[in-house]
Amino acid sequence: MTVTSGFPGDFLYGFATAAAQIEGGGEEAEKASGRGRSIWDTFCEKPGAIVDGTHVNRTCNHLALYKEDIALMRSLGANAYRFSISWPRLIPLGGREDPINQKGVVFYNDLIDECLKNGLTPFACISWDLPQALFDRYGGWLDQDSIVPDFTRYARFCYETFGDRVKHWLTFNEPWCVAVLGHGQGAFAPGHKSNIEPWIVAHSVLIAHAHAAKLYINHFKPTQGGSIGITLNGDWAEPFDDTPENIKAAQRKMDFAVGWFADPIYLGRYPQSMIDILGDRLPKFTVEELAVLKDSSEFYGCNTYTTNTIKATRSDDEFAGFTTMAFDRPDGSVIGPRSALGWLRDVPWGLRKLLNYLAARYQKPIYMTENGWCIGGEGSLRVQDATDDDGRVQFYQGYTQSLKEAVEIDRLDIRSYFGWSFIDNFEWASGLGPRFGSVHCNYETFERTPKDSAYFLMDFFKKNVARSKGIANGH
Ligand code: GBH
Repeated sequence: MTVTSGFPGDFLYGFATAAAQIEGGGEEAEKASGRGRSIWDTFCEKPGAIVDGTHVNRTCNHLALYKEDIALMRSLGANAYRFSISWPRLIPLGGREDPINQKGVVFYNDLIDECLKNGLTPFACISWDLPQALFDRYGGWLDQDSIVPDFTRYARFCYETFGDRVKHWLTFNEPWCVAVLGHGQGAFAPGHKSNIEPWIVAHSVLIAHAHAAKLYINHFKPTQGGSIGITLNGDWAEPFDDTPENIKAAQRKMDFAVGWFADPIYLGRYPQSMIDILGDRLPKFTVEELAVLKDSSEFYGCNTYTTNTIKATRSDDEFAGFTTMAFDRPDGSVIGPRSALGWLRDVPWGLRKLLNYLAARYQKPIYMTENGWCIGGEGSLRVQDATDDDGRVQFYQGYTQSLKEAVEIDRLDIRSYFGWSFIDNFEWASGLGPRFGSVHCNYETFERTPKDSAYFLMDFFKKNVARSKGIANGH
């Protein structure tokens, strides 16, 4: 096949992180920083909730070491940095009448300035660690009428304060995790187990996203000129075989994982398969809600890690539309090598299929905002051995090749790629054990050491992106 051009010259590439996973430098430092408590502080203090007892307030000390981290990203050759802003760090109690923590403002101002000084386009996400005070006041995401105005005010504050320099915004990261892991299976904060709450939580996240995004589009974009969207987790669902039942089941799995959020935003309705299964437990959109949702995401933000084979055989997993998720194929082979985590296998061709599905169904430019790999036992290796992260290099080789085919052969409009993650970090309920970083973190000293995959990934993009931008002005 003839390929005429590579990645566009303004393609953004680098690494992603999330505030709660990397900022903490210890209890004292967090106290001194003025950050309010989030539901993750409370969750970490619940015995047994985090495998190794890690507390979110002591992770990678990015709070103190962000300059070093940004300098390292630059030296590796990245041209962008995708980070998140912590709501309780900016507004400790979270609410629309609550005071601002100036130390939080100074931190993110400095971080953004440091990005620009180093030629990195800042790409900011404003969600994840919900202020505990809002959970105590009204149950957080369970109370749509209360949280929508609180979240919108927080968003407004971010645009007013940082929008002169940040031109790429994400409202939410992976609302599926907040709904299902947080309120359905109880694995993430706030640790609820329910088959009713997730659908309510997701609905209020969707509406909060829409109000926050419309505020930007209508009132800030005209002068600030950036763009805004949501980012969803979603892995490709490959039908186990070509029987009509399994093809239909795979679509149902895509509906429950991605369509749940993306169909309302881009197509104006919940997927029919969800309506059929959930009945009255799935909230209905009002006319006003549909209007604010319409055109509320200017692009499709994609976090993806793996692929599953999907069978129609009925499972008890309602969050997967009662499908059976597997990795095997009819001939008994598996679709890709395993990682340290049961859900994660290396299936590069799944990425190209996923990107084509998303582009065709939602008709938006795509920003790839997370993609990465975990190596078993990496934490117990000496640092000089952990940096030989062959399995991660192999994963990134396959996935970047698949991305290249999606861009060069399928001609999809894909505008960024961020490896997950910049550095080993707090892997939520799994603690510090499973490592996803392309940079090694020594959790005693906080010392950083780049692994082979960091060089591989940045070299790939340096070679394939038409021309480097030179100045990171965010456009
Ligand atoms: C990303 O989610 C997160 O955004 C990031 O914070 C995290 O560090 C990274 O993954 C690595 O895990 O345990 O079998 O129930 C990716 C989407 C959805 C993948 C939930 C894992 C749990 C499967 N994730 N899923 S299971």
